[in-house]
Amino acid sequence: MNAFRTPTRLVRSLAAAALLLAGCDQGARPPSDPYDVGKMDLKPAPAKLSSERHKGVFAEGGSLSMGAELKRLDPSPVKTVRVDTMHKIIEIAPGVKFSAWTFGDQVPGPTIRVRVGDKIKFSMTNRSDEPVPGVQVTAAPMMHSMDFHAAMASPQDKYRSIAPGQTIEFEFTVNYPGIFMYHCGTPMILEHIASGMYGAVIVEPRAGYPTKVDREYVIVQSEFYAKPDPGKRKAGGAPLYVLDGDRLRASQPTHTVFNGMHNGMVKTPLAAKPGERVRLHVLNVGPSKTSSFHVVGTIFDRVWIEATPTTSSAACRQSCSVHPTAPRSSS
Ligand SMILES: [Cu+2]
Repeated sequence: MNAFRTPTRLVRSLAAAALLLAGCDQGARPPSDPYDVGKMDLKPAPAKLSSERHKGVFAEGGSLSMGAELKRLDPSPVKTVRVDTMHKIIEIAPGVKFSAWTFGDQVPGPTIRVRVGDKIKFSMTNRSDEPVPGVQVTAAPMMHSMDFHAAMASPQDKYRSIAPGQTIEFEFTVNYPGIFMYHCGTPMILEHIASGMYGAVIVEPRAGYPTKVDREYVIVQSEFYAKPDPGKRKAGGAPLYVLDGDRLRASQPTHTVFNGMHNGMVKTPLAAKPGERVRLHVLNVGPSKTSSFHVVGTIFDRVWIEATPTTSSAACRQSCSVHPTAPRSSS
């Protein structure tokens, strides 16, 4: 599973699609409906803002996976998650050192794995003003925020922008299964996403998945729009690349990547032995291009729209076929 082709077909996971799927089932579910809105937590407590700064590592929590290999579900019903924002230089392709804005000091940010009904207790410090050891060139400190597509919460409260040195804390219960993007929602949002501020939340169905697997991986597709720094600055002796705003607005990426690195999976394949069952959790965060994810040389035995088996219900079939805008997950 180490060869992927350029995306051409629509495979997007956005809140609009999730809302569409959530809405089209109204009135059609049986009384035992696990997604009964009457039993959902729709009024999480207000967010707290402080000037207490996190120190040390940039991401912490038993539900976090930092790379493609996905950890098993943490059984605790409350997931404490800390993800701080930081500016750093990342390598998006061999020799291309890009000035990035990050969640958890990496691009993509850490993957959060939870189950329907779990509570996420989230906190984040904007640490974009901290110097990076050994690096002289990073972007200037700026406002950042966190927008979870997996949440049902007031954006004005939870997703507000915080200044360098500030910490925001909030909690919410995950009500629907699927794979959801998270991203910085500070204007210009497109610029913050294209600079690296995104990641995935995987929400398992309340009853788990219907199949058992030997391995699980998360794959986040995204785009970079890079140009050599007009000021000719260097990063570690190599030319520094910065965001190309013209290409970004024209939707002309210079690099379309999986898990943050051009051809990264050719260099570091996702391992599996013959006969093993592998579940891939696939999310396209764009910000602008579509995806036609597949594995060369084989066929998935199961593909779940919106990354959950429940979205294949008869009530949603028409909408799902008209709006095939989901990420795909195989089990
Ligand atoms: Cu941001």
